[in-house]
Amino acid sequence: RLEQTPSSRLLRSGDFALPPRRRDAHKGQCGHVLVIGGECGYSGAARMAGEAAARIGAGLVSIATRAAHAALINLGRPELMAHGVESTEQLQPLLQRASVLAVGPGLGCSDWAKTLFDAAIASGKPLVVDADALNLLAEHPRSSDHWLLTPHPGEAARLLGLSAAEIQRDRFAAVTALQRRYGGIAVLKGAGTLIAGPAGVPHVARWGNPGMASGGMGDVLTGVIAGLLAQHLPPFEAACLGVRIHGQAGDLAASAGERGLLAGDVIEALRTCVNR
Ligand code: NPW
Ligand code: AMP
Ligand code: MG
Repeated sequence: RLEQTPSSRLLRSGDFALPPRRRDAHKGQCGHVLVIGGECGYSGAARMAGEAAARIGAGLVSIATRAAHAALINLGRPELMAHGVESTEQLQPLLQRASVLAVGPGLGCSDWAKTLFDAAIASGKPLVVDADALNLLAEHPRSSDHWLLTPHPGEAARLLGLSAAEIQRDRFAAVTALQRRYGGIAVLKGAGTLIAGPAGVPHVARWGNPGMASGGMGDVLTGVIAGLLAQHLPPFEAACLGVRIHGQAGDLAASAGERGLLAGDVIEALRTCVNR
């Protein structure tokens, strides 16, 4: 199918780029990502999204997660600022300090998750919506220009009230419908990820490999796109560049073999790919 895609739709490696970092740059100019997620049992998803945001060059990265997880994340990756958050009152100061939000990795669908998701939307900050936050959105659909949605076909199916097989049958129609119904930017993941904005035809990315069919890969993409937004790329460019670098990092990491590829291996490869 990729070979038959019109070249006007294929995302090229030179399409979008981050400008070189100024010699006098400081972390306050490079954006502050706040990841919101990490229900009990899923702290890894929030941590991987945070690590990916840091590895793509965000100046500061905070994580709002279950109280039980904060110290563990801080210990494992001290560059991340992980905070135990059990109420919206505890979330508010973190929301105020952040420039970009990444909501959903390992968030779950409990009342805690719903409260944090609603507060994130109400903040008016630009946000990447992924994983369980997409499932919450599917329960109460609404539209916004502030967000980028990054569903895999299962999540896209819930958002559109279809089956995953129906999504896969016409991925162009699905990504266009997602963008029209929910606004913002829609990224339909999977082999040949599609990116749709409010104008123009959806872009197709040709990077990535089947080794990336393993847990946590999507959480990494969420952090990558949020980190690029934080560095002031416009949303459609951040989505396209993020998908490209994530796929290229997956391909670089898979040079040692596709089977057994871990999301952590892709995080390690991000720095090489973002600085190419
Ligand atoms: P099936 O099985 O093929 O019928 P879910 P999740 C479908 C966190 N994680 N093509 C698939 O359908 C995430 O952040 C935490 C077609 C299946 O039904 C989330 O918060 C980790 N279908 C949470 O877990 C590492 C596809 O979707 C369903 C498809 C749940 O996220 C793992 C599975 O999706 C994980 O990231 C495709 N390409 N891809 C951690 N270490 O903390 C998926 N489907 O039910 O939304 O579950 O994606 O695992
Ligand atoms: P998730 O299902 O949310 O963990 O996201 C999986 C990530 O890995 C997405 O960015 C997918 O596009 C990518 N991915 C998974 N399987 C493949 C594949 N076979 N080819 C290319 N990319 C893939
Ligand atoms: Mg996912």
